[in-house]
Amino acid sequence: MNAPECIDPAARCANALRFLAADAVEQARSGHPGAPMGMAEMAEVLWRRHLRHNPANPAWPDRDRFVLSNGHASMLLYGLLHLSGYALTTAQLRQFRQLHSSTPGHPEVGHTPGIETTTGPLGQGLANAVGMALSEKLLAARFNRAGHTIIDHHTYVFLGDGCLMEGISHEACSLAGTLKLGKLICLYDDNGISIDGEVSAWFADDTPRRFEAYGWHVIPNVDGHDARAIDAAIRQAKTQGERPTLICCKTVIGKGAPAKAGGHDVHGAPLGAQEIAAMREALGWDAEPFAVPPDVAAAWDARALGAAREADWNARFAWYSTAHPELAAEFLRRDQGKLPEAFEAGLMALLETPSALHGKIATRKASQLTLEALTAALPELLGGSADLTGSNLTDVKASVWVNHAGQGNYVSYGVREFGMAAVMNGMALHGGLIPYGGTFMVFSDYSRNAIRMAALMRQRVIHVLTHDSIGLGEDGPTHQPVEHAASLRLIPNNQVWRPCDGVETALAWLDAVQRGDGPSCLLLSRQALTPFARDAGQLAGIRRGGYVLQDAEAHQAVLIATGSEVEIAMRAAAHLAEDGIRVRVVSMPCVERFHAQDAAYRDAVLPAGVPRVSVEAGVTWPWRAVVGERGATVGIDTFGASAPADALYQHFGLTPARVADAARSLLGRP
Ligand SMILES: Cc1ncc(C[n+]2csc(CCOP(=O)(O)OP(=O)(O)O)c2C)c(N)n1
Repeated sequence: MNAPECIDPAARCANALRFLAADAVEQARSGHPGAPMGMAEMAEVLWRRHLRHNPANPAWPDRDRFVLSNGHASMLLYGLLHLSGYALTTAQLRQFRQLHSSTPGHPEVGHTPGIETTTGPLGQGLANAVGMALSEKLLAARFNRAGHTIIDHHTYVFLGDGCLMEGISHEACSLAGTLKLGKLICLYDDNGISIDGEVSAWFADDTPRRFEAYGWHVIPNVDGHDARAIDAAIRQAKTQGERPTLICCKTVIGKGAPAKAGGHDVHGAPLGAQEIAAMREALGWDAEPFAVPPDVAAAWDARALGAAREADWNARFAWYSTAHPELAAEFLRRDQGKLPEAFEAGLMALLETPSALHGKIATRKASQLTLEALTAALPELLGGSADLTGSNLTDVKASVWVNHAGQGNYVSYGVREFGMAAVMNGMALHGGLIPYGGTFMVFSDYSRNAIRMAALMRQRVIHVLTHDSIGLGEDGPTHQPVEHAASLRLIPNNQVWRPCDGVETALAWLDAVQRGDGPSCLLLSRQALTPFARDAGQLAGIRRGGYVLQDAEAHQAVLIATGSEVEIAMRAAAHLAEDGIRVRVVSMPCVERFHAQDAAYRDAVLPAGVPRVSVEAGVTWPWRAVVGERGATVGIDTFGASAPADALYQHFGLTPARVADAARSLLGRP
């Protein structure tokens, strides 16, 4: 056995991480000890010697960001936070993976102090980090002034083979190289192992050359257990002005476990009491599980240095505030996610002023008109599109393409929908920007898991999803969303808006920008839609998700529609009126918002006992919950087809006549 006093203090700091991980996984009887143990030296060097952070204030704006993209190694991060002095106690470590603990199976932002993003779906943390590094660059260009550098931090990432195998790593890292995000520093845990075994049989890429081809600075062949080599690599990376860096660290998974290190069994299963005892013996570690020897605790404690660093920044920010008071106030407002006071009034004025917004236009066009006003009022809006700007209409007159120097307010993400969505999550998490990005609605499937992550992380990210139905016409079924509205509505805490005209579109945007606790998807038409007049009560009703657009006294049925189908419902109501059948028309631009209203409001809009017909150019079964067992649904339960939009609406029976027939048969008057 090695006597503790003979072991290098830095090695003991790394071993503390190893034992916290091994003991916590053992206690929980579940978790992943291998990666934390293999990355212990990488973590020790980065967190003790480079990372600029303050455990007392995890929200300090100019802190370095750290992303654990291989989130299954969560115990490494919990160990780091605990040892550095964040509010994460030993008792919480003992509760690893238990209900209501601060130490869930994978790291969750907003749940545990010091976690920057929720990771677990491999590859996305890396893409989030690209968004954070991009935000840093944009905010530095916007706010720094000569002699006043208030934004200047790095974004560090740990990632494994899994992250690099995932396709999103290509999307995000290719973009990072092109945008020259020189302050992004990634450390690759190259242990050659994933769950099924040795990766060489399914992942034989030349990773260094792959990243060189992206325009990254690559430091290959670093011994990931040699603290001096890791330190030298990070130092070198920090000198890079323009190229992001990948440091390839050769490591042994489960390093320290005498019998199990290097094998895939150690990836995701407890080591077992015998192996842990043997590891204590081999590494000269005599502390009890979860106990940290005083010398090690002192060596890890980052509180004094962190407080001093933040105090230094605070002093510099105070000086900046004196020299540039307006900029400083704007920075603080944006960092806190607050909107300018007069902002809502400006948008409401747009609604009250006659303009093209009130004419017969596509809702994607209405979105662009709204964005013109929003962009003028909200400098934090950061637009973009996955190479469909001219179709999504996501750009405005004031849009400036983001350049290598970090200037601009619009990112052309290229054809990278998933990457765009995850990069936007990273930007929202960083703070200071409100990202929105466009693509065709049908490709929201590509982005889907990142939209889900934004919902889980409660991040304000806005997805502009245009060409929202068969109404896009000739591009055919590959491009026509059918199940997508329903599928996006299934994501908890995601708000899906499908507005029917310019006014609903503008209010959907207002809502998306004002909601600070989750993503919004705006489903917008390619084709022009008929506008409707509304009173103040109806305007308020839009924001409640559903409202009576047109009423009829003693109505016998209710037609409920969204988006482009609202005008079909209105025309159906006119047909029925000719036959003496009185129906109410409800526009429901946000189904989940309507469901969140109190029962009195919902009953007032959809009175009990009155038959209901839903109309939406998409799958019908979710509408069963709205229309009830005896109601009728009009929609599309197959894929679309390639033809002009009008022909498709006829072909699929999305017509006023068909909707009127559905109502008649409900009322027994076919
Ligand atoms: C998108 C995604 N797919 C699958 C998984 C399940 N999973 C978790 S870890 C892992 C293997 C990762 O291998 P590696 O990055 O080498 O981690 P290590 O074995 O080194 O811990 C897989 C497939 C996941 N978390 N995310």
